[in-house]
Amino acid sequence: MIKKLLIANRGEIALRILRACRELGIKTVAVYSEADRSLKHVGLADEAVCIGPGPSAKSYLSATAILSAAEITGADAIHPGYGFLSENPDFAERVEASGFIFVGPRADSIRLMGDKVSAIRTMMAAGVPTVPGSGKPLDDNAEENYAIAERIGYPVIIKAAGGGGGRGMRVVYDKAMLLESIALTKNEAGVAFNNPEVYMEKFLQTPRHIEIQVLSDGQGNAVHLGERDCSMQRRHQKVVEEAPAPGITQAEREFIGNQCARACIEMNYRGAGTFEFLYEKGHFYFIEMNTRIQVEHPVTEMVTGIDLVRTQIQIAAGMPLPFKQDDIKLRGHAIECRVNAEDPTHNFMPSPGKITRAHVPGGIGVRWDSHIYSGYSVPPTYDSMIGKLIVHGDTRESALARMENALSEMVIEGIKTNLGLQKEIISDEGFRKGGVNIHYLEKKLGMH
Ligand code: MV4
Repeated sequence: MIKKLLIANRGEIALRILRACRELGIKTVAVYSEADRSLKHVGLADEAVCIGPGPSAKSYLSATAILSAAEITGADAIHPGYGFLSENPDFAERVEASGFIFVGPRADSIRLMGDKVSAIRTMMAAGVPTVPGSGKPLDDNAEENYAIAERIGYPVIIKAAGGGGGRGMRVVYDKAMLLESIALTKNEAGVAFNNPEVYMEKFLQTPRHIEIQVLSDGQGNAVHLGERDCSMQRRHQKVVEEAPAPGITQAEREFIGNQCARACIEMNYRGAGTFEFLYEKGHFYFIEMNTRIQVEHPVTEMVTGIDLVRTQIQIAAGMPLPFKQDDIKLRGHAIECRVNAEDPTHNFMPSPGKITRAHVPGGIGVRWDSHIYSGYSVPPTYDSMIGKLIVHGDTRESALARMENALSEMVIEGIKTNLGLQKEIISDEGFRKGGVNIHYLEKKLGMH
């Protein structure tokens, strides 16, 4: 069993992990940078260790600093949260080589999914539907590359094997641009990811972004927990997420969910994971797998009643999954609005500074996952997300009504936030109808 867990993260997810540990009777170690002494979870943790200066490279991205803190405090497990070192296979390897439990997948699973070509090949072999594509890295063979593009059909997209999350991609609309686009993407990928490999896919023009949550114990048991619709995004940053995805039938959910759970068993996956799909004209197409807990995990928790962070920790401690697929029932509808310290009237520039007043909503079906408090200063150093407002209702309509209400109760003063934009989205006619595609928000904001 795990007695003491080090939280290798900051902000709301550090607090989320701390709360899960408290419920499990696990002692907590917070690690924080010099810019983060006043974080809420630092005050609440059993122990806290400063691991370096503000810049992430010297603190939250320093494997050595984090492992030293674990050593000094006698922690037996490390939870990486999301971002930072959460999907770094070398870190996972070092954690285990140093004798600690890594709350996450085995390093080789992280590595396999981190290479997008090997991830896609793994999914094809497991029967998960993928985007029509090259299925392999592109060689420097002009005729072969023309032939692959002809077979797939234009437009195609060139993606870096080491990329993901929207980095290192280029769309090609006709043959004239193909070779140049491959060469440019390869060059950029070599610089950005230290890996020049690229691959080709059919470019889907108006897909939705729908992802499947899984839990797998690495002992032969895996379940899916339904899907989340994350299509409401701007510049690859999700803004609103919901579960279930509007219009997805129970048959579609079961089919794609079962394929994901089966893939987990086939690769002997351990931990929580997310299969990202594009969804267009009634078909799911796998694009990437995330091997971490995600920001938007609460919407899945609200519709399944399952604590994903708690289950991550139990799996890491060696427990078999405490439920079977038949035990997992979806109930009602959940929506999450990400609250960011940014100024939507000035191109979403970060708006750090002191929160002079904060009033947060409550009531039945309302959840506020955040580390902020009145008097807290949002540092300019990190991501601008300061909280997640999550609501649950019996129907999508009741969830929308609760979100509208909750947003209207929320007061955050002293800094700029995107709360006004969130209110606009929740009252937006297209969003209320359900099923918008990934371009909807940028179109609405007049970016094109
Ligand atoms: C695509 C695509 C269209 N066709 N792949 C962007 C993030 C990365 N995870 C994959 N991305 C995309 N891949 C094919 N074959 C469109 C996107 C895309 C996107 C995907 C999900 C959420 C938001 C997006 C915004 C722009 C482009």
